[in-house]
Amino acid sequence: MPEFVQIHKNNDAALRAELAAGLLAEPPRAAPKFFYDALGSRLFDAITELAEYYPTRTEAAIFAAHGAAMAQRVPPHAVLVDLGAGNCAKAARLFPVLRPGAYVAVDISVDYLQDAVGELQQRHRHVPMLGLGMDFSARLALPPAAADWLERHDLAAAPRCVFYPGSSIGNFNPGESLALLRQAHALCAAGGPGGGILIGVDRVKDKAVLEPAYDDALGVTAAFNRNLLLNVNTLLGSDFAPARWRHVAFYDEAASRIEMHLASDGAQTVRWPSGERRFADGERLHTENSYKWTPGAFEALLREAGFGPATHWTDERGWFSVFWAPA
Ligand code: AVJ
Repeated sequence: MPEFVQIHKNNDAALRAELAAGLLAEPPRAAPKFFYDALGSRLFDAITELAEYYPTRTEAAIFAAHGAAMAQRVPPHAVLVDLGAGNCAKAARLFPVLRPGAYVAVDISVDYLQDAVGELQQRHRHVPMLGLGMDFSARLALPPAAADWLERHDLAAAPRCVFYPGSSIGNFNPGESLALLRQAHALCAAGGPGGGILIGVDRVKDKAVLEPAYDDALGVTAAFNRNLLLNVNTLLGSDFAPARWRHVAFYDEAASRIEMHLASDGAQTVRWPSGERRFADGERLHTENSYKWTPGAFEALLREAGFGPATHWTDERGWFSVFWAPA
């Protein structure tokens, strides 16, 4: 049976304070983590099926084509630490090729992990599995409960492979990304020799490809973006009317990032129990950045974070890369 540890439940008062501070900030913002309530997670899954949204299927094709080559770098029997594991589907597909010795699925909530890790455990009965509920965006380190678990399974000295697919790193700016990768490096370096990081990164490319990926013809990404307002209403007790907000997505070439915003349709005041904010017509609420990298810049970032020389695999169009960097 897999074990599950919730490190700290996301405290509602802290989330409300964060949301209120963001709405009152100049310019106003709400963090992308607020996209992912139950409906938001489903809308994101729908996004990954859109013709315009290439990252998920491109990365899957890279894993399918180069999994064997990756397995020559990633040591067998490593402790696979899956960041933002969610439904664990990506790691599950790699199990036969990477042959991990143990699996640690990390996500903000163990509730999301329970079923998926349970099912994976059924299929790989002798691979010890741990579900870890924690927000690693603030700090990434194995908590004492996880270290104890590794110890109990005689895995304290096993190599560790941090697995961070999907270009989720793109939500962090370069400084935040460096900080997260430094902690990932420390996590790997604390295990046995041979460990490292396997990470998916979306690449800088033509605006004509990038922008439709974040502003699709069916309006699924617009619904995903607006759904954040419903989630904020639930969490904060605010009265956002989603129909009065326009989806805005564009690529900022200088910053190498997609920005997503919600633009106010007309002037309006949004109220919640402890405050309110007036939005002018067209004023924007910033909901997401999605950074794009060149292979050279990302390799340099990995080096700066303490990793050794990276290898990467890409698709024939060079749209997405999966990097392996040894600790
Ligand atoms: C989950 C952060 C990788 O940035 O492409 C998709 C989120 N936002 N469409 C991305 C997202 C709008 C996605 N990540």
